[in-house]
Amino acid sequence: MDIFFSGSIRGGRDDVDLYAELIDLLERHGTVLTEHVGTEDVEEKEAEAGLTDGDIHDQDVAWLRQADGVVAEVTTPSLGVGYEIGRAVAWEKPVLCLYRPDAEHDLSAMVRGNDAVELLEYRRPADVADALEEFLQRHR
Ligand code: 6K6
Repeated sequence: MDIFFSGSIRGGRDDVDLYAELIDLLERHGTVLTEHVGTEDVEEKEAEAGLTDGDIHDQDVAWLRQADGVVAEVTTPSLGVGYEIGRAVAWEKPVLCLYRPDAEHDLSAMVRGNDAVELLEYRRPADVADALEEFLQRHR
């Protein structure tokens, strides 16, 4: 199963270690196409590789198209994450959003109010392990 993990990059990297933990959990059930979202120095590495913003956009949209399911960590608000969720919904992909309610920002109504995405509120990655497995099994 190909899984697209979506998490903030230019929206802010405070949760990067948490993204890495969620990606580890997801990798038990399939291939995470976007492992780099959980890598500390993704921007430096991709800049060194000479990737333009256009390359990044086109590659990410191609991976999104390929994915069997999308898991988005939406606690840190990010334009790119919101865009990816919107495209995934338009393609009728299964989308699971993860949100930590103790966070500084309230979740956008465009996510909370969207019947086409599943929303799971949680505190720690270990709390969502079973729910991630159930979501992925259901859409396999
Ligand atoms: C290279 C040079 C400068 O920055 C980079 C690396 N940037 C990105 N690499 C890969 N995916 C990216 C990058 N920027 C955004 N994305 C995609 O958008 C990812 O799939 C994330 O889920 C989402 C994050 O969007 P922003 O708006 O928080 O950056």
